Amino acid sequence: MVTMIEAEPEAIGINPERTAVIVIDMQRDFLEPGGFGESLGNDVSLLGAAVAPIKALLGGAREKRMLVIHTREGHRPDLTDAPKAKVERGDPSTRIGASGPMGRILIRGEAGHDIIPDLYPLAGEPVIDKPGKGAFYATDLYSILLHKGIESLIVCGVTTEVCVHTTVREANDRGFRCIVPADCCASYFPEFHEMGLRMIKAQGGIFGWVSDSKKILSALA
Ligand code: TIU
Repeated sequence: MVTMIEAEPEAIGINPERTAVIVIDMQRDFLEPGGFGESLGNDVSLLGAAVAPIKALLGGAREKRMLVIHTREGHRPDLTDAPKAKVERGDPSTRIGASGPMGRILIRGEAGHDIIPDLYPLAGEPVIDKPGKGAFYATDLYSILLHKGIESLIVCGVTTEVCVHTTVREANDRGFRCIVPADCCASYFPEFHEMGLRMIKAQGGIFGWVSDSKKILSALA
């Protein structure tokens, strides 16, 4: 059954049974004061705007029994999966692996690496631990989507131009339709958020479609 979703550059039809919602990196390290995001000099409060819209969208998706997948960016405690080129940037006291107020920055198992309580995954929802910005790189996301028969993705999370964009580009090249609800994404740089969304929907939807949580929820209802 095809559900039409209002979007730009044009409406897009999805089959909810073959559509997954992917929530990218809604981690304490990115959203809460004292984490990795703030250590990079960012105003983390800008990301908070996406939390309520994502929560509402997840409510509708779970009601429809759609596949919901969460991702977390982070590394092994011994940093064996962290490229030197990624680690050796910026002030050594705030680098990946350094001690922060929520544990070691972007290290799996530390409090700051985990998903914010407001959007915590439900039992049975896959959580993808990814070492890169894109959710497909060095993870089993592609196998999960293939085995579940997924054709379309609704991609939410942070930040719009970094991990959301990289994931949408990776997914687009693998043949998935990507719908990005604008209010379910956020960036430390509002102008990058805006441009990131414009880049997705330009040229006839070169990477995908841009919609919002209310349009998707009303289509699913
Ligand atoms: N710094 C920044 O904008 N983003 C990241 O490092 N990771 C994600 O976007 N998740």
